[in-house]
Amino acid sequence: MLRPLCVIPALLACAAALRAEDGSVAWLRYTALGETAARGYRLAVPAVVVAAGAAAPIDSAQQELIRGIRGMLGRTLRVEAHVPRESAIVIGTLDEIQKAAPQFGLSAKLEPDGFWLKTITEGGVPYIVVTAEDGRGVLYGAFALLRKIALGEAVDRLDERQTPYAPVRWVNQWDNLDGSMERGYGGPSIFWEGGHVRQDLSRVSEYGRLLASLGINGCSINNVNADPQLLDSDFAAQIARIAAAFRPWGVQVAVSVDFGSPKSIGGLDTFDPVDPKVAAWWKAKAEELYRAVPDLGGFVLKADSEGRAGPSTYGRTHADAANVVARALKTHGGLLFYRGFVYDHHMDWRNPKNDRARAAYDNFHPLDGRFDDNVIVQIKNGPIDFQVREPASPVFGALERTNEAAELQITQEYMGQARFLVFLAPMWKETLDFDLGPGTVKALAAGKTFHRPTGGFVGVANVGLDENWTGNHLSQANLYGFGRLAWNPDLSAPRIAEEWTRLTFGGDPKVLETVSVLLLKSWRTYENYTGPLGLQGLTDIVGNHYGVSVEASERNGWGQWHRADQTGVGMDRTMATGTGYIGQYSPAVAKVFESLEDCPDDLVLFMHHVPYTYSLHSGKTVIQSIYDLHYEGEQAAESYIGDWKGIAGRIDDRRYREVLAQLEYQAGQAEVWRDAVSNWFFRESRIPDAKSRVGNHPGRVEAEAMMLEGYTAVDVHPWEAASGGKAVSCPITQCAASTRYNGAPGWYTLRIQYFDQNNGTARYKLRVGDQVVDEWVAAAHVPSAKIDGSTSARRTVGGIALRAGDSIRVEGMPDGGETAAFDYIEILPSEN
Ligand code: GCV
Repeated sequence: MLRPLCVIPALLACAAALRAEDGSVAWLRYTALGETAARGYRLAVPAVVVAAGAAAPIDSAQQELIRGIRGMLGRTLRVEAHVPRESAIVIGTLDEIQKAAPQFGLSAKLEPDGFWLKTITEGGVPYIVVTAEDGRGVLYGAFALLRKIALGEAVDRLDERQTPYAPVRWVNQWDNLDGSMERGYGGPSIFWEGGHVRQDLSRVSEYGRLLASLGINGCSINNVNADPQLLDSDFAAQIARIAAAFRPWGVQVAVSVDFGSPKSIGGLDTFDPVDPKVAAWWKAKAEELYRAVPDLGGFVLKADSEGRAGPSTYGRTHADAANVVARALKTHGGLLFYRGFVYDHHMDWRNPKNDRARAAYDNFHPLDGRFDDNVIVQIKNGPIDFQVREPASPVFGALERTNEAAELQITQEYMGQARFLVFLAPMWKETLDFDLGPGTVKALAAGKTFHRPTGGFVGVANVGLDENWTGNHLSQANLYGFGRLAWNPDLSAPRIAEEWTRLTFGGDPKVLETVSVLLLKSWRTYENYTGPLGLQGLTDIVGNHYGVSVEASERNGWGQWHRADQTGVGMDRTMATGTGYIGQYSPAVAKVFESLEDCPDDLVLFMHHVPYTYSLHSGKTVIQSIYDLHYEGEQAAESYIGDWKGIAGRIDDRRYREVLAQLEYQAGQAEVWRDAVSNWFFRESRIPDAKSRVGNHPGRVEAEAMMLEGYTAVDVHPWEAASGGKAVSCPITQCAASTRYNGAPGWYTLRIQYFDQNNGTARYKLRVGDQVVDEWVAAAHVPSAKIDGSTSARRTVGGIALRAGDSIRVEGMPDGGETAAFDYIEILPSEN
């Protein structure tokens, strides 16, 4: 049960106006509170707002307070220039308020970006003061005050100081200059189109507002796989336009740069970091950019990684590379984020000692202390690449004399992309709270453990032009969760889930409970039906990172191996017999991971290679756990649908319907994953499921076993992505497949597992006897044009009366390259 945040929850519940919402205002909805709650706040919140100082973020803070109070309380704050003798909200930096209202006698030592919300009674009149060391802090304080009202918290006797946990709270966008986005699922770029900055940057300032509401203070605006063109001189003015859109919200712009730029666009014959010409080039380039954007945050650099140019070309180190760029930024106060994601993607998979997980530590640990003070090594949460579960990267604990930032991925690259509900705050919490020996990851990243000058948290955000920013409503929770944790990583995941739900969907207790619980169990559910026990994502590693493909990670140089064979599964990363990766941890942590007995089940196959019959802490064998967890995960995903239906009518219809469709799709995909992974491990291990579910599907009729008119049976690759390894595909303009029902009469649900490729819009009809009982189009845009695990989708048709002898017929009409393929139908008794 979640602890209520709200002092007056029931009063808020009645507030939600159930009008259709498109999600564009995200968690900043400011919907009208219920009348009783609003009445309480109208007494507590003054009628006047006074801004001491008019610098940009303070002006935004004032406008935001007016907007929020008007939305929630139906009152428009009156703007006054001076502190009146009546109750007022007074906002400004401490300095400015001390000048404007010396009678308040305010004094405090506040940290940069921190704020103080304080009720002051002067001459019998209460004032709400929102103050900070700097304008950005005032803006954050204003958002915090509004959040309190939206969450139903008391605001009548305020005395609350908040200090951000870390100075760096940034997002990276992987946007390309042509407007596309690497691993973005929320539409085209809000920054770029056709090779230049977009004319209309209104979404950029709206994004700045969302970021500011969470305390995020920096955003890099182009892909870390950087286009060198961005450093062409004519881009400086374009970057300045983006910076201007963000500036009112206190968000500093940064850019990703390509290390080869001095040569590729700079006219030099080298990009060797120790060459003085190269140093001079970076210096001149930085000067040019800072002339256009004086408050530029700095650069992000991905070098010697996945084919990017880097110092290895000249036999130089990452420190040489980072420092030459950082020195160019230094005089301007800029930071250089040097990505720790460096590994060899051409590793020999036959060598059992090779291990991609070792790479970041092996590359950066020897260089500790050799990076300049304005360099931050940006380290992914785990040692591989944003997999569904990874141990905390040992690099965090290994750099005592180097600034760090923890890189977390908000965009759901390996987490179902924008199609699945996977709330990542619980996963991030596990990493951030993990004690590596010298300290927790959060303390290490923030620079607290080793007293570094800077450090913090970077989220790969990838919002796009979609109305709802993230491609679906629920993924917004990940942006919210990242921001809240970057501000305060001590917040709990349940707290964040409940806050987000309340702000996004309103305070109806049933909505709160349902949505928060769905969010909180979603990571575990996804892990269970994709890659549990530390297997990582068993997905198309070399392609779209989306659909199931158990062997895609094997026998190639990318190093995401799970090494499953006929006798066992898992990467042996032990010091004793394996790759030695575990030795990168402090002794206390290494001891736990090294011992098969002590290693947590969740990571056992990440750390050890074990026989399928090995018995886990759960008491089950590895193989039975793989089966059971996949079935548990699929059932949990299926149950989301009923849970969501339970809040029908309690939130607006549009978002209700859109999320329902998403959860129905996810349930179908969960079944694909369940069957694919279970069947694959059954074939490999030859050990049957003790519960006889694997390979045994009552009510399922394979398409290739139906009577086919025009349809032809095709092999599916990988075989596990389709039931029986086969589907039927229509090579002509129209095909049909039918079967005769022979069971008991009654009400049934029919499920058709079909393939929705992205290279056409095929149409389907389902007939029972002569009657068309359903028709649909396959119009989704999943990232595949093939008949495979990514495109496998489910159509569910409930409430069908069947009698023995009825014909069930699927008709397919291909379009473009999409062949109206399908895998099977399932005939399941309808629940009453
Ligand atoms: C921006 C993974 C992703 C790439 C990404 C890379 C990185 O490999 O699949 O799309 O490139 O990480 O973080 O640099």
